[in-house]
Amino acid sequence: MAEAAKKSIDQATLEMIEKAAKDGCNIVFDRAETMKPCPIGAEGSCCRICSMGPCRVPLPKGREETPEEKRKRRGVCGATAETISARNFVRMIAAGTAAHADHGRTMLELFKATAEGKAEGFAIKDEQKLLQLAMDLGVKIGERANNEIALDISNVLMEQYRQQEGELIFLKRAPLKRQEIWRREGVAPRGIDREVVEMMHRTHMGVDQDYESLLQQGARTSLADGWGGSMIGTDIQDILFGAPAPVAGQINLGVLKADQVNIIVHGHEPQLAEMLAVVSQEPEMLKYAESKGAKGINLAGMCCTANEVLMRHGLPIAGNFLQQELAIVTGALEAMVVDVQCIMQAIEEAAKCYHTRILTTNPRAHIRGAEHVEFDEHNAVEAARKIVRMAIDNFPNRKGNVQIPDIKTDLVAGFSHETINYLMGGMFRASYRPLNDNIINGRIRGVAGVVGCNNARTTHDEAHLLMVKELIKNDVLVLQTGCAAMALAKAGLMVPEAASKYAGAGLAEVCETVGIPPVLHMGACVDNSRILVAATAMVKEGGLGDDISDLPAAGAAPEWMSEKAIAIGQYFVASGVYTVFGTTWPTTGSPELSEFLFKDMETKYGGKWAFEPDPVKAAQMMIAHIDAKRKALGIDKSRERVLYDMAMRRELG
Ligand code: SF4
Ligand code: MSK
Repeated sequence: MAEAAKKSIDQATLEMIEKAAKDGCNIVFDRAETMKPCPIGAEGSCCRICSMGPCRVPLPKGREETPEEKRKRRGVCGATAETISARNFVRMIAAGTAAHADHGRTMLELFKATAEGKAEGFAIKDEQKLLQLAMDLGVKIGERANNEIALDISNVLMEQYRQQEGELIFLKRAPLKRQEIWRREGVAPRGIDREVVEMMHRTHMGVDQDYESLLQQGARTSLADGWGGSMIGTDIQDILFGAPAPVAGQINLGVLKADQVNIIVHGHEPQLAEMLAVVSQEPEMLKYAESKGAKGINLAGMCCTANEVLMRHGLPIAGNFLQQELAIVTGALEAMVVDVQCIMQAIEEAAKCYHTRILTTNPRAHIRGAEHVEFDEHNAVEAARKIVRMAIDNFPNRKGNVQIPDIKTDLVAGFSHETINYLMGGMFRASYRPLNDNIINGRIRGVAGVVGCNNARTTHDEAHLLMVKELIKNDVLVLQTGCAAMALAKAGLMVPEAASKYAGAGLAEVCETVGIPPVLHMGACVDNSRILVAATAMVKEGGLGDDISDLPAAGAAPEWMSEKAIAIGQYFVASGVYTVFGTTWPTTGSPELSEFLFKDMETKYGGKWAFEPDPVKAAQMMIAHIDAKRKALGIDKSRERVLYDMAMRRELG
């Protein structure tokens, strides 16, 4: 039991781990025990980019490396440990950026098809955001129809991928000082595709062999993610599906229903999930489900697709990254419908232990042995109906081995930048002023973005929970996305009542006044761009410096695992944010490179990386950074805003 408890802090997860063992179903938690990570690869000291290698250049263990050893620690071509480690690191940034950028591109293609009237079932839902974006991009509005405006927007944004010179258009959203820093450091991205391609070229055998130069292009590539591909993805999704507003929902495996057809949508791109949400409740579908003995159709989400549909429709979430096989283990899942990113190939193997159908739907993401139902904007309704019917047809095939944990938690999500603006300032004077004022008067100490994945090398959800509890206890307002957000939602911290229970007195007072939880769910992984926008809004509101790096703010990903997390972390650092990662760090094999990331980056960007596997210590490091920024701003002593009466004014005089 003690061993089992090391796997997760989530009871529903532990219950299903036990069931999987009973059922003889191999899951990620088992494989993490038998498959130990390669220590040389884990520290970033393995190069396999040419066939003279793989070359392994590990750091000597348990003692200092001598200068002579350091000089000789090279691959066959002479590449140093610094070059090898830096190449590995920036290739992760390139892959993460590519993933987010390609997601954004898919959204643009759907947006364009919608504007042209070629995407049945889709429409422009958020006119206000469409017009706002048109103004940002200099697209003419006048008397033109929304579809015409949308078409122009899609052309302008698609050009951001193809562009070879100049700067990405969304960089202009950042504070002016930040833009100057990017220009000074030569990292303002020119075009999204160009930066990713150049990063791959520069890390090819025998090209860029200076770690500083590699990291500079790494920063430029990551900015093409945060202020490029991801930001495009978020904006277009908001226009197509509606900018999120506060919405109540439920989370954990207990959202699955024993007497209904259960369908899980898993991955990142929300267009199919949006369509499934509609067609799964069509009267003919419900009747068809009834004809197979089911009492209804229950659509739930997993990973970031879940966050997308939760934020906009309040659809239930079955779990985060490490729970994907466990939804199958319940024996109650008729279909797991996947799109792209963070989908373990193992779900296909787990499904063989039960009756679940694994349906891949995206031309870019196939799984051997799974069924494929291709979905695109031109056949959305038809494909979605086919998928729901396939799930219904599978309902009678349940093997009688159904056990759904009776565990689910209420949450409130939907905190987009627009929502925070509105909640803080109201409909007619929407602004971040009350947030800034409460930071200045010390009720709120600062703001932290805690994001990222789960990682089977550390106790599921534990680091997220410990870190966030420590932060809010110390009056730090926490913004969340991705699987990190789901961890806190499961633990019950995403309801307004959590403020009085877990937050420090100052933060709790503000949360209770505004009616928000102390931990705000801002969406999926691409929606980390919302955190950049929120940070910029705080700078522009005034009183907290003139750059993101001046804010009493910090970022973290305590259970990260994906290359996207490294891309996100790097664009936060290059945007001026102190960013702490947990679990493991991929450049420990090169102390010189790590030193550059952990210290020298700050002189360039005002933000830097840090690594601390202990989540409470990491939170304290973030708080110390926040306090240092408060001191630099001259707001380290708590002070109240005082309205002066005449007598007080005279006294002043
Ligand atoms: Fe080895 Fe150099 Fe080839 Fe890398 S590029 S595998 S270090 S020879
Ligand atoms: S899904 S990238 S495991 S957050 Fe976005 Fe979760 Fe990380 Fe995938």
